[in-house]
Amino acid sequence: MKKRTFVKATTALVVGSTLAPIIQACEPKKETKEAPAAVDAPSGAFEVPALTFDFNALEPNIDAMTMEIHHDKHHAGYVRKLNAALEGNPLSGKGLEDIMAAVSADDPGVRNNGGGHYNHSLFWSIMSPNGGGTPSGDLADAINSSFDSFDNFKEQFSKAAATRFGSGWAWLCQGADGKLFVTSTPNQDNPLMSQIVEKTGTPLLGIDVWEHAYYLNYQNRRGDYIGNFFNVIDWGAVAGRIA
Ligand code: MN3
Repeated sequence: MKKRTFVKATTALVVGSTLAPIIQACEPKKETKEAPAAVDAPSGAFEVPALTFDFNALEPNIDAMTMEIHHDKHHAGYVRKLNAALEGNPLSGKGLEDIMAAVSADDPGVRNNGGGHYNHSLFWSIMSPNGGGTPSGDLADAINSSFDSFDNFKEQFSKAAATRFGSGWAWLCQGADGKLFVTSTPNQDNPLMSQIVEKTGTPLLGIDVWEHAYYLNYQNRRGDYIGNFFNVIDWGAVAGRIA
């Protein structure tokens, strides 16, 4: 190869490899159908878990654009900021649930973004296009024993979600005594945050009542969103979270 030809070829290679990431970034986004990623990535950096269904799969209860923005923008933002907040933080390297139990009100970066990551990861996992209906088995027994009936539970949970002022979440939890209870938390707090919330428990089911979760389809009708959320609850997934 003549020297001039060689230089040209090398230049082409360098240009080619420089452009590769740009070209990749311009390709259409892959469908989110792979198996959900582990909440704790081996590298220590947290990742947004993939949805196990299409963005439009929960329609008409939750619309496709809301799901896409909520998952790809809001949740991704919490994960990015959580990873940044954990750099040089004593909580770095712990699992997400341990971080939730240990985080204090003095660490708003980890509190807000760690909560955002935990809460949304749970939220995606307890909804399904085949959801709705009522629970069965041990979960049904636990709900009946803690709330007297499913209807009573539904009323308490819906009320907690409807009356959460501003942004936050309503939860069905299991306490250390095994009993189930309903609670609600502001912002991205959750019942695992024992240094922050009054009543701690293991979240079994949670509903996001931030406006970003429903506003495109429901505007100010939070109550309608809460009612329709019951059409997509995956009671099997909720039951799988009971101790
Ligand atoms: Mn949200």
